[in-house]
Amino acid sequence: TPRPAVTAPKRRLVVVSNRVAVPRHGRTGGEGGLAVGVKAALEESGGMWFGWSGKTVEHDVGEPEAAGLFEAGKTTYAMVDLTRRDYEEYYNGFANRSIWPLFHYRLDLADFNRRYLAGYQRVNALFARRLAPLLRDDDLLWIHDYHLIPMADQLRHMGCRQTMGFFLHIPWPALEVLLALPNHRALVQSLCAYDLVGFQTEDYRRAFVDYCQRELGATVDAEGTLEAFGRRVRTGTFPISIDTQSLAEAAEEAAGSRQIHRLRDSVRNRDLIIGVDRLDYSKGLLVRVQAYEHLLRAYPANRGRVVMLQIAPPSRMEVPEYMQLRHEMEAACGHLNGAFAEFDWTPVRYLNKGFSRRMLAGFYRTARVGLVTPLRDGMNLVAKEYVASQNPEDPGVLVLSRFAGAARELDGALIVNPYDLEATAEAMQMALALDLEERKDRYRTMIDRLRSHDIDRWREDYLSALAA
Ligand code: GDG
Repeated sequence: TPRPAVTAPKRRLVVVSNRVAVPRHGRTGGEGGLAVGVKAALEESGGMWFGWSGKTVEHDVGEPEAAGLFEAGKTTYAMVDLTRRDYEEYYNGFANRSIWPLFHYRLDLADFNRRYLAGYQRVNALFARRLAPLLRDDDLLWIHDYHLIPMADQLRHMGCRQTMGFFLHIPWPALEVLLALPNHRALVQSLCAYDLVGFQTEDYRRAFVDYCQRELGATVDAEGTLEAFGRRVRTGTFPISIDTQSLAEAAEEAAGSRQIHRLRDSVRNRDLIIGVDRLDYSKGLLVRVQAYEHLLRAYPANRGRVVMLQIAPPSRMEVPEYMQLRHEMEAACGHLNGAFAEFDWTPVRYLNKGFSRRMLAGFYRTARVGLVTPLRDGMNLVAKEYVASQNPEDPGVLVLSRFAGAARELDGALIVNPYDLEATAEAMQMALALDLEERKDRYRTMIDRLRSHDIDRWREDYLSALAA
């Protein structure tokens, strides 16, 4: 006889991230997958989303007294303003000039200015002070990404005993790389204040465990639970995903739109190759343009026959390395067009701006090849979005860097080493030549994976591991 279902009341979920995706009046659908996934979870059991408001205030105004609160549905949004200086040092500084380059293997771009570290610790402490009074005893805390690694440790010092989980959206670097961070030990020690630390891939999780064993003398059991600093910390792998179903619908709908008709008219009988990336040096934009140039040189039949559309909305423009990349990309695309363009054909269309999610889905569906060539990437959702947007009857081909977390799941892609320009050009050539049957086969294996492992599955997997 089946036992009566005893469902424990769901614990309140508290999500903490650098930015909070506040619902805007009368607007839906403009948000990324993470925001959609997190909101669904918050609405399900009631919850709170805490983070930076996106506003900066002058330093002499002093610290805001408390987080600003407002309610929408079952969710409370709690936000803190930052002073201009905190924002500079914590966000532009330690997060985006120390951790981001280092964790993406760009030691040459990392800046370990101690002021940045001090600002990082100050803002994490401020967030903890503002969050602690809002917490209830049986809350489940889910803290996101490299901006907020020390949050749990700060909260524990204030006496908070709630279950706390962390999820890292970016890669965890190999031991030898991490050792270049001046405060690496303290940073990892603060991660041990969590109950669960989640990674995008098994490789990143293993790199973290490796560091803990070799540098901290931690022990680890077969389930991936660490013992370090007198605490037990579970580790796990939770590859993030997308809202597969809704993206497929958006792509199909967009395909009939006036704008996508205009795109198809402009491309005419040529093959479209698409790239969509924040303008970030981790995304391999420059090697992509170079590989495309190799394609045009090594396979000259492609001249006049293919068009590359690169969408690259500016990102982190206050960080000098990003401004530098912007100049380099302008030079690279200008050079390519200068060298190859004809009076009736331009090889690359380089767009320094963003588009709606729906338009992007339509672009993906129009493109015969999706080019995703990061030099290092936690997951890369564009790769997944490209696949989800395809027409099942006539799907395009994904060319994907082995250094994106997504390469572990999307084995129907043509996997490339983006540093190898000639091999990348060969893969592009192969992608352009694949016949319909093979394109369908490759698409099917990938779309099956994305249907069974979508954003809801990711969140459920993470939260059930956290609550266990
Ligand atoms: C970090 C990790 C990890 C891009 N341009 C436009 C636009 N986008 C959207 C894409 C995609 C998202 O932004 C970018 O996500 P990615 O995963 O590709 O990369 P990051 O921003 O670096 O994200 C990454 C991710 O966190 C999640 O854990 O996968 O590895 O680095 O959804 O579609 N969206 C719109 N217009 C644009 O022009 N609407």
